[in-house]
Amino acid sequence: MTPIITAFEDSPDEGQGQARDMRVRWAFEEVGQPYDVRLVSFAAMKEPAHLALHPFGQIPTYEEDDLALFESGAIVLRIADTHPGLLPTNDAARARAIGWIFAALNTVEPPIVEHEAAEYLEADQPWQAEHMALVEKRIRTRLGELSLRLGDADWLDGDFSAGDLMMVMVLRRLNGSAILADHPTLAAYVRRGEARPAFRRAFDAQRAVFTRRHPDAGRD
Ligand code: GTB
Repeated sequence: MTPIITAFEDSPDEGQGQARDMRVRWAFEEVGQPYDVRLVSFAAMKEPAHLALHPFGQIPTYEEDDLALFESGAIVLRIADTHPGLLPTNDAARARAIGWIFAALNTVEPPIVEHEAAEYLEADQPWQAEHMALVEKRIRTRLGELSLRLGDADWLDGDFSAGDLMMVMVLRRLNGSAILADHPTLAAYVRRGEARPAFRRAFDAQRAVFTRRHPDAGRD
């Protein structure tokens, strides 16, 4: 069967490709696997039918024959594992690429998410600025380290892999911020990922969901 994923019916990012279905869409596009999307509302995500697929009531989910998965990392890994193109064939290189998926999700993304949460959810707290400054420092440390590792290479370990896909997706959460701009090597790495035709197709597909729902958005 054609795999089916879930995505926001009305994403709060307004089509900027920041919701986590974008990672999965990009992976499908890289390997040339067609997919279907079931759009869900915030309310539907908390109903039993969706909770049976995703215990935390979130997107994305993935269904393929009798397999159901949640967690964008697990889904991208499944796609990369079952199609050529996103993981090296050499066993050690493949293990290292998978390691970069985990690095993106477990080491780089958490402080970025914490920074966003602090910005949006702690606005009425007197300690917000102090907290955000501390978390920003942690992000900057990680980006400095990552930047050193990437050096002048195009990708983290040889050819583009699912590890780069995930790392670019995590870093682009910082698009438009000085934190990323202050690390030009990483900013260029993100732009390189975003320039891939598969990224563009995935971006346009998720963007179309927003523009269909908000046809007048962006017009004067
Ligand atoms: N660890 C999970 C994974 O990687 O799949 C996290 C999944 C997750 O956080 N899903 C979010 C969700 O369903 C959407 S992507 N939230 C609804 C809920 O928890 O009730 C997170 C997200 C949302 C919005 C923006 N944005 O507007 O920029 C960016 C990212």
